[in-house]
Amino acid sequence: MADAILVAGHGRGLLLSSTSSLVLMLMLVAASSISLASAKTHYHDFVIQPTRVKRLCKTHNAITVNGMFPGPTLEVNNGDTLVVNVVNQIKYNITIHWHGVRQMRTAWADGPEFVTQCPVKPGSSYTYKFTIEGQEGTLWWHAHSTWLRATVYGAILIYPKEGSSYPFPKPRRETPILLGEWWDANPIDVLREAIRTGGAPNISDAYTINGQPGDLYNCSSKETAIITIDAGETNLLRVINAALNQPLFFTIANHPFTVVGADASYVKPFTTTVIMLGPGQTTDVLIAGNQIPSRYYIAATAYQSAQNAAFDNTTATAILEYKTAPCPAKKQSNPIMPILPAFNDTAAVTAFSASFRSLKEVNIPKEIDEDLFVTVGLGLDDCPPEFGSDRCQGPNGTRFTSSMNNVSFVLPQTTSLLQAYQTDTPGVFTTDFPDRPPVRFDYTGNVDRSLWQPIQGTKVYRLEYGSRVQVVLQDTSIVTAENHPIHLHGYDFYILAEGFGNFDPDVDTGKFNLVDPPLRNTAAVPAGGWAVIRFVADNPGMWIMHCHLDVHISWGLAMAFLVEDGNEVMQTLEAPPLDLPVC
Ligand SMILES: *[C@@H]1O[C@H](CO)[C@@H](O)[C@H](O)[C@H]1NC(C)=O
Ligand SMILES: *[C@@H]1O[C@H](CO)[C@@H](O)[C@H](O)[C@H]1NC(C)=O
Ligand SMILES: *[C@@H]1O[C@H](CO)[C@@H](O)[C@H](O)[C@H]1NC(C)=O
Ligand SMILES: *[C@@H]1O[C@H](CO)[C@@H](O)[C@H](O)[C@H]1NC(C)=O
Ligand SMILES: *[C@@H]1O[C@H](CO)[C@@H](O)[C@H](O)[C@H]1NC(C)=O
Ligand SMILES: *[C@@H]1O[C@H](CO)[C@@H](O)[C@H](O)[C@H]1NC(C)=O
Ligand SMILES: *[C@@H]1O[C@H](CO)[C@@H](O)[C@H](O)[C@H]1NC(C)=O
Ligand SMILES: [Cu+2]
Repeated sequence: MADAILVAGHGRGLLLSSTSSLVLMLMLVAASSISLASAKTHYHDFVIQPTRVKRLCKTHNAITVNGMFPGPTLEVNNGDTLVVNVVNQIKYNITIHWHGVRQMRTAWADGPEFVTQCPVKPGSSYTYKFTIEGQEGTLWWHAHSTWLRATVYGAILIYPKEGSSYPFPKPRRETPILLGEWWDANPIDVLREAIRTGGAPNISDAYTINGQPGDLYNCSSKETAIITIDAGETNLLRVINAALNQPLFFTIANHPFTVVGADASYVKPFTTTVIMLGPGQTTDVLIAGNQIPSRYYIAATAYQSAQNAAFDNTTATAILEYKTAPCPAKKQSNPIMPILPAFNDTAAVTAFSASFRSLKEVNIPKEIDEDLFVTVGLGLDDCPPEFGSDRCQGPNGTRFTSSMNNVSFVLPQTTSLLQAYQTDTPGVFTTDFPDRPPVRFDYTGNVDRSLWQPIQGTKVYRLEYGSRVQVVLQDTSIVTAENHPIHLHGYDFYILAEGFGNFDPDVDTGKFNLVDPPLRNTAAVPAGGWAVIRFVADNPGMWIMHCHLDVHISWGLAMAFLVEDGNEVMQTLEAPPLDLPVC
C-alpha cells in the first residue's frame, strides 16, 4: 500500500520518528504485545514551523508541519495507536485535532483549543496519544486554533486490521486527495481583520488539490498535481475537504466515481459523476482506468448556497494521467475538462446526499433519552456604542455573528472546558445550553429582525454516560440560509434524514432511516433545511459540536457536550497526560 501511494506521488517522504519518548515507547510495546498481537504503535514528530511556500506567483512564510504542505500522511491499521509529539516552533499558539478519530477515553488528545486543552505555546510541545478503534477509511488531522488549519493539515489513512480486507475488490493503487483553500495573504491576518471590522473575511484566492491550485491559475501550471492511473487498474481516491470555509464539488473528466466510504465508515457502493464535500468531510471513491490512455482534468470548485455572499469562484485542477498515455498526449494536448455543476446546484447536492446508506444494517437506538432541537445559523450584532464605524462593517453597520439555539459560543481564555470540569473550576462554563430554541419562529421563513441578535455564552449540554441522543439540526434563514457542515467531536453519528424547510416531527419522523443510515462525523445540513442525527453518549469528555466553516466557528457557531463518566473503568475518561499544556 505504501508503495502504491509513493508511486502515485503522495507518500510525502518518511516521517521523523521520535527518540525522545523511549521509555514510553517500551511501555507501550510491552502493553500492546500482551493484548493485541498485531496492533502497532506509530511514533511521529510534528514540528510546526514557518516554511517558504510559493503559490500564485508569490512566496509566503506559510505555517507547516515538518516543512511539508500539505503535511505528512499518517498511515495506520484499524486498532493501531498513534503517538505524535507536536513541537511548536512558530510565533502562534497551536493545537492539532485528529478529525473524526473517536478518542475513546482520551478526550485529552482531541485537540480543539480551550475545549480539551490549552494551546501548545510557542517554544513548547505536547504529545498526543490515542488509538484508532473500529474505524476504517479516511480521516485527517488539522490545526484547531484560530485559522492555522489553512496550511496545517494532512491525511490519516486507516487500513483494515491486518488479516482483514476491504469490503470491495482491493484497488491496485490508492491516492489521498486533499482539497484546500489558499489566500495570497497570511490567513491569520485575514481572520484578525474580520474580527476587527465585524465584516465578512476576505475570500480565498485559490482552491488547491494536494496543495496545488493547478493550470487555471497564474504561475501554477508547472506544479499542477499529477495523479497516476494504469490502464485496467482501479484507484481508490481518498478525498478530503480541508478547505477553511467552502463546501466543494469534486469531479474527474470521463471517470465516474463509485463511492465506497465516507468519514471512515463504509457505505453501500453507488456511482456518481460528481461529489460534494463540506469542509471536514471525507469521501472514498473508486475510479476505473478504463478510458483512452491520456490525461484528464480533476477539478474542485465551490458549492455556494448562501445568497448574495461573495465567494471564491475559481477552480482548482489536477491531472489524472495514464501511465501508458502516449508521449504526444502528455506533452501537447490539453487534458479533457470535466463538466462542473453550477455553483448553486443544490439539486445535485441533495441527490448525492440522499444516496448514502451504511454498508450493512446498523444497530441504532430506537428509543431516545435526549431529544434536542438545535437551530444553526448566522446573526447580526448591533454596533456596540464604544465601537467606531470601522469596527462595524457588517451589513448596515452591524457585526456578523453566529449561534446555535441563539447562543453565540465564546471560548474560555484561561483554561480549557475539560480542565475546568475536571478540577471543578467555577466560572468557566455553565451547563444550561438550551435543548430547544428559546423562541419558536418560522426558522426558514422571513425572520423578524428582532430575532437576529443572539446572546453570547459558554454553555454546554450535560449528557449522562450511555444516554441515547437525537439532535435535529435546523438551519435558519437569519441573514441567509446556508449549508452548514456540522461536525461533532468524539463521536460518529447516524444521519436519519434530511430535508428542506422547518423540521416537522409529525411528518418528518416517518422519513427516518432506522435500517441503514450513514455513519458520519460531519453532516452537511441542507441550506434552509434540517438534518436529524443520533448517537449514544458512550465516550466521556468535553466534545465540541460546531460548524466546520471556520468563519462561522469564529463567529460562535458552536456548543459543547459534557459527557459524564460511566460506572465502569472502561467508561471513564483517562487521567490527563502529564504534559497537558496549561494556560
Ligand atoms: C482584504 O482585501 C482587501 C481588498 O482587496 C485588501 O485591501 C486587504 O489588504 C485584504 N486583507 C488581508 C488581511 O489580506
Ligand atoms: C494573471 O495574470 C494576468 C497577466 O499578468 C493578469 O492580467 C491577471 O489578472 C492575473 N490573474 C489572476 C487571477 O491573478
Ligand atoms: C467569478 O466572479 C467574478 C466577480 O463576480 C466574475 O467577474 C467572474 O466572471 C466569475 N468567474 C467565473 C468563472 O464564474
Ligand atoms: C443559480 O444562479 C444563477 C445566476 O448565477 C441563477 O440564474 C439560477 O437561477 C440559480 N439557480 C438556482 C437553483 O438557484
Ligand atoms: C440594510 O438596510 C436596508 C435599507 O434599510 C434594508 O433594505 C436591508 O434589508 C438591510 N440589510 C440587512 C442585512 O439588514
Ligand atoms: C436571542 O436572544 C436575544 C436576547 O434575549 C433576543 O433579543 C433575540 O430575539 C433572540 N433570538 C432568537 C432567535 O431567539
Ligand atoms: C496563547 O495561549 C495563552 C493561553 O494558554 C494565552 O494566554 C495567550 O494570550 C495566547 N497567545 C496568543 C499569541 O494568542
Ligand atoms: Cu456554518
